[in-house]
Amino acid sequence: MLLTKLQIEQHNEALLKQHQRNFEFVSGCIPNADALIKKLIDFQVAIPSWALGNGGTRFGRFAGKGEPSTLEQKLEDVGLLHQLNRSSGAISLHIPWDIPKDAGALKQLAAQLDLKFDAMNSNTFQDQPGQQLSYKFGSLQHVDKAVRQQAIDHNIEVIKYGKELGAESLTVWLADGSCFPGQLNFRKAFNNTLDSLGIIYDALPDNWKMFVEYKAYEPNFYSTTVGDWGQSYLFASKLGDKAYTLVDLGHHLPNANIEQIVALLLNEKKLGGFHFNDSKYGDDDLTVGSIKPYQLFLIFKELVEGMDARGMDHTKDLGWMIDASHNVKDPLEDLLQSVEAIKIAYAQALLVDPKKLEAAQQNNDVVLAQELLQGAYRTDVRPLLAAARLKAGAALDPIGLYRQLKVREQLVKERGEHAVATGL
Ligand code: RM4
Ligand code: MN
Ligand code: MN
Repeated sequence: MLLTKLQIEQHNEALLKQHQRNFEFVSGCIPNADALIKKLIDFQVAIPSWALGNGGTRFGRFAGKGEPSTLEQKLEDVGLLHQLNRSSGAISLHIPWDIPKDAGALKQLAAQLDLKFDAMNSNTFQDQPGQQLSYKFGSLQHVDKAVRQQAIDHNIEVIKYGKELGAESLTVWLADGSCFPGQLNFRKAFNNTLDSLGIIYDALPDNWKMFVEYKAYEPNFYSTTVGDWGQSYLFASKLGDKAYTLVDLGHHLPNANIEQIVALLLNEKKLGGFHFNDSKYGDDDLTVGSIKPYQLFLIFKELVEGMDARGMDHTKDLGWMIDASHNVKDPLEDLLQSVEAIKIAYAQALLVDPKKLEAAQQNNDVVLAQELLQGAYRTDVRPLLAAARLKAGAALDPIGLYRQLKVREQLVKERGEHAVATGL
């Protein structure tokens, strides 16, 4: 289901006066509001194809209604999000959950919806029906060369699908590790993984990047072979210039200082991409900014500072993606909230005055440094985001319009109550 231009315009018309009042109030205190709005318009966040249906936990899954049951419908859902916020102009596919059967037709549909294909994701953390060898004891790390080869071949096939669609990166997240002490020789597991990744790396087209994603634990509970940013950094450095670390916000041990990790990876030119979500306990995959919005802001502050220090383009030099699971909310509303939270944190980070902060740091003025950060964080930037949406032809209130037009009800009518999406 797609919206008409008129539907968006009528919605905006009704909210315009209130928006203008809010905007004037905030923009008066911001020196470069126009430049900031331009940056907000340009900043796009990719939507994962596996998160358009309701997710679940290992205790169960409570299905939603009207989920997209084909890849085409998934693209349509992301296209709809993009119409509502003009900030979700890309989709990231997971193989084999979303094998593109007709790449040409999909590319055409994506172009109609103004979507790009973001990073391709491989899956060697599950066994698929009919699969010859099992990944129960790992994939790229496996003691058996034949299993490693099967996992390598899968990744190379994923690159092939991505090439057909015009994607330019491969994200490798491995569940490889061990559940009990003694189960694994850590050095051998590392070296097997490095050799396997090396073969995949060699199959990358010249303009592609490889993102090596790390995660502390789960599904393995004793060791994970790419368990933290240090291990990912080792792989990425040994593989070469096209390999980078990918930071998923939910993949750290409690209280990890993610903003510091991000700053150092950027400094080493090894930060490649991001998976946004939020968590309280582990890899909870909750809505971005729903639990620790200040941490999200601090991460963005490091991203902006680190990217600017290296003259990087905020919009395309790092891969920005949501990686969340929607257990109790409507996935489309949840994704709208996540994109909004990301852009709020980005806008607030842009408000930090780098010169003033540097002077405070040089003078060891701890109080002023905190004032500068929290002054930016406590600014209500939502009218700036709304102004960016208005300018880009999106809705002033995306969730409001989604509800007003009863989009989910329409999707249920089109797709039926029991349509189930592949994915998490
Ligand atoms: C993992 C990890 C990966 C994602 C899968 C579905 O925990 O975050 O990025 O592809 O989940
Ligand atoms: Mn992830
Ligand atoms: Mn995860």
